[in-house]
Amino acid sequence: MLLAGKREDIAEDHPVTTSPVQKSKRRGLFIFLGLLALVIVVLAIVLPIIFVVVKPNHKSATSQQSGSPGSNPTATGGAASPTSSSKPISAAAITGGDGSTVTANDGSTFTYSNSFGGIWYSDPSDPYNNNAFPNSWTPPLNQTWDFAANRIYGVNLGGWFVLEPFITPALYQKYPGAIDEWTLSTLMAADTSAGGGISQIEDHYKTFITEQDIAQIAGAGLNWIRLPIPFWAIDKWNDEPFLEKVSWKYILQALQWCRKYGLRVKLDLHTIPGSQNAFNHSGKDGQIDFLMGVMGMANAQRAINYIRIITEFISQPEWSNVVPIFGIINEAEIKLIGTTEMRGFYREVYDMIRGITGIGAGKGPYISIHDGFQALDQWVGFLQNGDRVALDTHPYFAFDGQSNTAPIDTGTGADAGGTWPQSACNSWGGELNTSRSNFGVTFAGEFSNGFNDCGLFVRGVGGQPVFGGDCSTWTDSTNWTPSIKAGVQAFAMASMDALGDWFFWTWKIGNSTKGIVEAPLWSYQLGLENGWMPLDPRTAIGKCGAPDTPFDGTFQPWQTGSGGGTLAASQTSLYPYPPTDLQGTDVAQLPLYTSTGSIATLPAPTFTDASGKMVSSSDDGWFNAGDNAPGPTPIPGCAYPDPWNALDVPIPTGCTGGADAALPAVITPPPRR
Ligand SMILES: *[C@@H]1O[C@H](CO)[C@@H](O)[C@H](O)[C@H]1NC(C)=O
Ligand SMILES: *[C@@H]1O[C@H](CO)[C@@H](O)[C@H](O)[C@H]1NC(C)=O
Ligand SMILES: *[C@@H]1O[C@H](CO)[C@@H](O)[C@H](O)[C@H]1NC(C)=O
Ligand SMILES: CC(=O)N[C@H]1CO[C@H](CO)[C@@H](O)[C@@H]1O
Repeated sequence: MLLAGKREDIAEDHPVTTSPVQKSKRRGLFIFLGLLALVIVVLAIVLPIIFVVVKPNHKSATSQQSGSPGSNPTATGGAASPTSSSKPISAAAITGGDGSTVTANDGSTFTYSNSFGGIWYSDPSDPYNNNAFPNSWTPPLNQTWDFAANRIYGVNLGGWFVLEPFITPALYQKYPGAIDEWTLSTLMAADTSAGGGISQIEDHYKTFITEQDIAQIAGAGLNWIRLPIPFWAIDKWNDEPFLEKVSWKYILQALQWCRKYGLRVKLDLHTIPGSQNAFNHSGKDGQIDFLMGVMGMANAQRAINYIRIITEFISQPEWSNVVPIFGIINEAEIKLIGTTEMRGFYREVYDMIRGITGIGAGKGPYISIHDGFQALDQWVGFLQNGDRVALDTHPYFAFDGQSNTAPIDTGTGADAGGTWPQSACNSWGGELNTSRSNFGVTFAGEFSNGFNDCGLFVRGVGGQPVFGGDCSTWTDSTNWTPSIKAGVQAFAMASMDALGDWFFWTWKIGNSTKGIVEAPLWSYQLGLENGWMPLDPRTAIGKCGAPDTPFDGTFQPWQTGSGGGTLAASQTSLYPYPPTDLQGTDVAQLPLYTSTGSIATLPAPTFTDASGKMVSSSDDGWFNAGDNAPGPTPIPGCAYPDPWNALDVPIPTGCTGGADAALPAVITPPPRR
């Protein structure tokens, strides 16, 4: 056991209260003071319970709880159900299959429906048990996933911890003007009416996805979840309006539910300080300040530190079987950021992660990088000889810029779906298999039934509306005919077959204020319940016909964790970090943070057994005790520009001295276990 004893409440020395970063002049002092007051209240309530800080070089081997006087053990981790201590469930079964009675962690019971042989497992006195599996063709969590032999049939839990207008439209419709989580959080916080306030976001965490959803996913023949999370699950800085830290206990709860039903998780860091793509779902819509603009390097320092903290948590043996893949950044817009800048960052992060985890199968997660909207073949050779690097692609016809008016409503037989199924097969099948042969592990981290961009808050997300037909059919599924359903299903199944390993985007779309799902092409659950998603995803196999680009099932040893791990020397020389310049500006001039800050850690849950006794474990949230480099923090006296709005501002002086851009570099000591 490590870490505690020397921990202190984050409130004492966290940058939130001490940073000198200049506030945007466009935001009134009033709003700022209001937010600050709110932040302080939230911090005062939440931090003593949830978060602890490790001071640099002060790690020691005592238990977390004993060293954190302010902490409340049962509240520390969401995964430890508060009800399990208050309402002992000693009479409840700890495992079962189809038809068994499940006691959910809120104390309610329901009948498990799983016709594919899946077994759930949840023993309060053995909370890290990995015996569960979701179906007969998926190995239990206590076995290694075989990327060659096993197929990923996954769904995203989009819109849960990273909010998007089209996934939870009603939350946004309540606040006209809210276009992203930044503006939504700001408007909620300013709403002092009954039912207002930013706690609405926590209510959403509690209700949008429930244990029954996770059980239903496992019963649907699926075996993986892709879980988007925001950096503000760890912390936020300055006047960022996000709900800070609160999601973490619900994320832990989600991971624990996945463990219970045998689902593996690709954890995906979806938001990056400054925004990595300017999309709504990066936290802030509009512009990219990650590796771009005056604050591009400083924002990247924070990003590296968040990736490090998440890596430390999920690499622990308690979590590594549940989270075998870490998607380090969602959809970075490489076309704008630049190939050298982005690849240098990935190369640096690769070295950092493997410095933490060590090299070889079982040592931390696969590192997944998104293709940056570039053709997969451009990635061949990148991170050559690296240990377990995977490539994630998000193929969507919805955003291909075409009018996409070819009919999909073409009958219920072999003609179902018109040309759409074949388009999926032709566009994607060969490219994915070629990438498996030439790059390594490759999957579609997102795809959907959206062959057009119709849907409330979907339309025009790529810039201009593109679908050339009438969208009304595609924004309300209540009157879909058998032919429409058959067409959409044929397209879905061809997509699955073409992609091979896939995660549908997304499991659930919430109702709009009309009381219906207005983006039905994007909901797996709605399709399952209403007859346009396959009840057994294996039935998609072969829908594209005979393979024209077969993958022979052979990965290079280094691609799956045996051998290799030391990058080819060319990678470091081609992709240095820090890069020499950001879009032509010499990085030596750009402001940085200094590496003297405290290290935030993600707290581990605590569990109590059926009798209410705390279960001991070595899970303290931090895998590698040798990783104790300080975190980034503002340089005193530097007047930083707004890190989310610094594309076209003067470069400040006094912000470069002594800072280490490539922090926290590589950790030398070997993993502790
Ligand atoms: C792994 O899980 C399977 C399936 O539940 C179980 O039969 C087996 O005993 C477990 N193995 C270990 C080593 O715990
Ligand atoms: C959406 O509204 C329908 C009724 O129109 C209701 O049956 C359904 O449960 C609602 N879904 C959600 C996610 O609230
Ligand atoms: C990709 O390879 C797999 C495994 O050989 C095969 O089943 C599938 O049909 C291939 N896809 C294409 C489009 O060739
Ligand atoms: C509610 C909504 O969809 N807001 C914005 C999301 O982002 C796009 C641009 O990427 C804007 O056009 C939308 O207004």
